[in-house]
Amino acid sequence: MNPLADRVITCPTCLDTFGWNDTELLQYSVEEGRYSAAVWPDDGNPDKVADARSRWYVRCPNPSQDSPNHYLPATYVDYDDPLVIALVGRPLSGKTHLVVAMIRALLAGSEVGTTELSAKALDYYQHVTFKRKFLDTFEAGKKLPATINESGSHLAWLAVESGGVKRPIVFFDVAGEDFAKAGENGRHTRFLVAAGAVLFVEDAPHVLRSFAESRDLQRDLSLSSPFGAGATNEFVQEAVQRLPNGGRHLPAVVALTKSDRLRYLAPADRWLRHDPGGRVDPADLVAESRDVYALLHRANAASLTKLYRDFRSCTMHFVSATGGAVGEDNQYRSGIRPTRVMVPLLSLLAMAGVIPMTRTEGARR
Ligand SMILES: Nc1nc2c(ncn2[C@@H]2O[C@H](COP(=O)(O)OP(=O)(O)O)[C@@H](O)[C@H]2O)c(=O)[nH]1
Ligand SMILES: [Mg+2]
Ligand SMILES: [Zn+2]
Repeated sequence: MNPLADRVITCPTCLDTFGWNDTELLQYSVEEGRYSAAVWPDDGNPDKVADARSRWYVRCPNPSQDSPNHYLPATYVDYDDPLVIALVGRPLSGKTHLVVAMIRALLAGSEVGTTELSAKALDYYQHVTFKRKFLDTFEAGKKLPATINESGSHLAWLAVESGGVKRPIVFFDVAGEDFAKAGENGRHTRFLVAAGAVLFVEDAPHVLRSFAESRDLQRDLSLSSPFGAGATNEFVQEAVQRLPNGGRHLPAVVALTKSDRLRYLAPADRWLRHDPGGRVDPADLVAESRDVYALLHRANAASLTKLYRDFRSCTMHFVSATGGAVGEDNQYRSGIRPTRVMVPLLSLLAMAGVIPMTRTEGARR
């Protein structure tokens, strides 16, 4: 009797739900670029089998037959269904750089309060590709490749472990343009339906621009209330509309990225000067959210301030993925200096129940 036979899982790629069946284990050949029947270690040594299994796959049966062939790691069934973190933001807002900086920090491990937080890649070959394409490029201080949409496939799949709790998390990062394109049967953005947490990304330069415009407009037109170009963010609005029930029940964070551009602007400067690493103080979460909210409000970034009011659990943060702008040669001149990238991620993981809530209990409920 296979004890896993009754396990029903939801595939994070096609979102179909089905009974787990690993009678046809597959292995991937990098040279041939395809999957073939797994070859068991000759002697059946359990350690060797376990090691080999960490690189085996099962083809998703995709009962609805609506997706091209895709595969799940054989170890998928060892864990609960993953927490799907959806990245939402306008094109070029810095989503890819931010999520790569977050994954890099997660893999490096950190301490949250008194517990260790560690993560490891769940999909072996996918991680090899991810490391080469993103992590190594980032480490070398080079600009990351633009997101090429692969039918809403996940960017990275990690098992996060903290204080005896193990939970897989999947980051989905699609090209922001896809939110505005409602057509195409929504395949690129259907991961929103499976989202368990949302990471909204807005970029500081955009907000600053609207801020400046709104102040000029105020002066020119003698308006009593701010009015600027930042009023709407159609990418955010479109995504929220596609979340079941408008996503209100989901934990959400707003990451105001590229905040290195705000380093001379109070109160952002104060937050940016100290990166708490893995430590997240509940009082700080509230105070920082208040400061980001105030800035967004002054810039009339209404789509974003609305998130804070509408989502039951939401915190807002100043972050920088790179620490500075990229040069014309696509290099970050003094290397990359991610700042505060773990703060929104830890807040999100705590609100989603992946890590203990104790350290972040101040998040708005
Ligand atoms: N100054 C600054 N620039 C950034 C930061 N993160 C990303 N960028 C730049 O923003 C551009 C778009 O980044 P990308 O991550 O590809 O955006 P995406 O389209 O939302 O995934 C690139 O030119 C990056 O160099 C940051 O933290 N600070
Ligand atoms: Mg991208
Ligand atoms: Zn599937």
